[in-house]
Amino acid sequence: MIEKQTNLMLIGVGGGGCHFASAAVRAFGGALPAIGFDTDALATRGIGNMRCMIIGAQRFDGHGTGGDSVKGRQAVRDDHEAIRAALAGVRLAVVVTALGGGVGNGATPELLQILHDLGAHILCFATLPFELEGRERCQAAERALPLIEEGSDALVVLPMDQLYAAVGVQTPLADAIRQAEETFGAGLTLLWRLILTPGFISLDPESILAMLTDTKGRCRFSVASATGASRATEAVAKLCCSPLLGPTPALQEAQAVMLGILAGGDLRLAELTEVSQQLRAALAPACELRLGTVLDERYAGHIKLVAIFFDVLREKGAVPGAESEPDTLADVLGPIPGERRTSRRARGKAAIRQTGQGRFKDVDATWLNGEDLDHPTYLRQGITLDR
Ligand SMILES: Nc1nc2c(ncn2[C@@H]2O[C@H](COP(=O)(O)OP(=O)(O)OP(=O)(O)O)[C@@H](O)[C@H]2O)c(=O)[nH]1
Ligand SMILES: [Mg+2]
Repeated sequence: MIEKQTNLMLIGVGGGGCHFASAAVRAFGGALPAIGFDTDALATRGIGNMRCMIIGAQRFDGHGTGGDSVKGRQAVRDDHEAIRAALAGVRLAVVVTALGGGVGNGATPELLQILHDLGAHILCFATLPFELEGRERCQAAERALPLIEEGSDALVVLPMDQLYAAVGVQTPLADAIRQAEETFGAGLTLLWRLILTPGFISLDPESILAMLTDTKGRCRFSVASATGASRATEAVAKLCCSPLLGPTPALQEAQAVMLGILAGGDLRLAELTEVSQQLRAALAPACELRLGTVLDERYAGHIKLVAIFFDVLREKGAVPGAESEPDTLADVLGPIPGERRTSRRARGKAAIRQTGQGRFKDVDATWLNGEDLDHPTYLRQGITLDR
């Protein structure tokens, strides 16, 4: 099978993210360009099928962050140049991060910034912790999410509970994470084959890049597979109500959909038409549907579908990344000691900062209860002064 040459890279972040990426590499079964980033050497030691770069090793000595997102951010800052070098040349980055821990929550936004600076388009998959992991971990993940959304062209959020539901709730808990990894890895693999393999109706990296440029914010991801005489109908039905789409899969809200159809040489034109018509019927009339097919004998007898539902499109003429200015990483995740922290509202008062007041030259900031006391109170509280 000829594969197209692209500058795609699969990137795993944190222990969970690296394991998800590794599962995708395993499911792909071939050379898939992938790299993982974690502070914890032990957590990634079992991953033998992709490169895992231990970040922040000088400071954290190859240990985890113990859930501290400031340490996760700091690790990326410490190894900024090496990470940049490892990611140079990437045009389309598929980032997988498992939120809840310090590396996923803290390092991911910093890594997205590096990818953005390198000019890469970013499709990010972020899992949220199982509810049973506790409220604190879930809330930490929720806090990191807007930063990750802002840093990505498109973001798919997958609560671990939904991945588990897609695996089958009868699965023993001990196997749940591994199976969730396999399910997700297999789905990602379909996406990868779709991009890399020349197809009858092609969905190449260029059209995916174009779609990522047109969209913004969160999107949804679904996969399905069926065999037998009515496999086309069955596969679409499964795709549209997959637990990956959440409890209420409101497909009418999608403004654009990218659908990959992967099958063997036995795929009939009538089946292709059926898949497309059935999915169309579930979508709003104005929704743009982009199709790609891959015929691969590995899938003989099956129809496999992989879809990304984009719910928000950029307004025509809008400049990507110029919609809004988010709070800084330091505002949301906490500052790295000595780091300057300016809230969005305070940054909006740039004219006041330019008077030279604020932080003192060559003196570290003074922190009390998370507040930089070197900034006047009215700046810290975002109070507008009438001048
Ligand atoms: N896929 C996968 N997910 C996991 C695994 N262990 C934990 N998770 C999920 O990933 C989330 C983040 O945990 P970790 O990946 O261990 O955290 P981290 O980002 O490495 O950060 P720290 O371990 O706190 O330094 C957890 O809340 C779980 O939901 C695993 O072995 N595989
Ligand atoms: Mg870890």
